[in-house]
Amino acid sequence: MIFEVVTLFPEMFSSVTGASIIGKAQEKGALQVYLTDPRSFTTDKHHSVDDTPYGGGAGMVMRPDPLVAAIEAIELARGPAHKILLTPTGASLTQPTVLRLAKVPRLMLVCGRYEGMDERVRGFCDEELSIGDYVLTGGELAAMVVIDAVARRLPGVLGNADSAVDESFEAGLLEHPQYTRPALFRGAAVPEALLSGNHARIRRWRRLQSLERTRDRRPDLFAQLALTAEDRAMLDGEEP
Ligand code: 4FV
Repeated sequence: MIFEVVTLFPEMFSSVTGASIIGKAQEKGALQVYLTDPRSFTTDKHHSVDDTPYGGGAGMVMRPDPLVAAIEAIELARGPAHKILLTPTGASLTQPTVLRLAKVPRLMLVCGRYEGMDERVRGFCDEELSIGDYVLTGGELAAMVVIDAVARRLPGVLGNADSAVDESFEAGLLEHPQYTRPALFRGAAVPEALLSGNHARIRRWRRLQSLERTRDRRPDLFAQLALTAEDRAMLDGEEP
């Protein structure tokens, strides 16, 4: 997987691309991250990447010309990419979207700044994604979120492939509670089912915990679940 990032602040990415799992994944060749600064594609003496909005209004807007020149130069140099604009007006990033993007060989993430980018840039991209209903100072953190979430789903990135199983949103469910040593912590014990060694019981206990958490915290997800007879029995009070 190749990540191409178009950003006015490439230095922001060293913390993500150089560290921990993502950094190791790059060393292993499981992924690569290329950073391109659109300022390198400006043609005026001031290297202008933004300008005032037509029609007036506060702030500045990213000019289309350096952004599109950067996008085209990247694809000319390294091949076609699936191009994503990071913007609050985009579709919400969800785990199903992450899984879809993890199948794409080359992903380009275009980061906005200021009041956003000129609308005409969207015509050169394939989709727009938002990481949440709030406004950031730039799309870079959103791009890092996409890189992190997608990279976790690439072969060879997570040390134990099982880590990506049973996690939140994988089957439209929130993940069950996790416990580790000590067995007793400030008077709070680990649930007895997890200490039983009975794998069938542990599976049922975890499934019920996921179902109850999703029902109580994310009724929107719970409403979409296809519950099994076992699910219903446990939700109705049957012991896991
Ligand atoms: C954002 C988001 C986001 C808006 C103005 C960058 C900023 C500036 N990107 N999900 N939420 N972007 O707030 O993706 O251009």
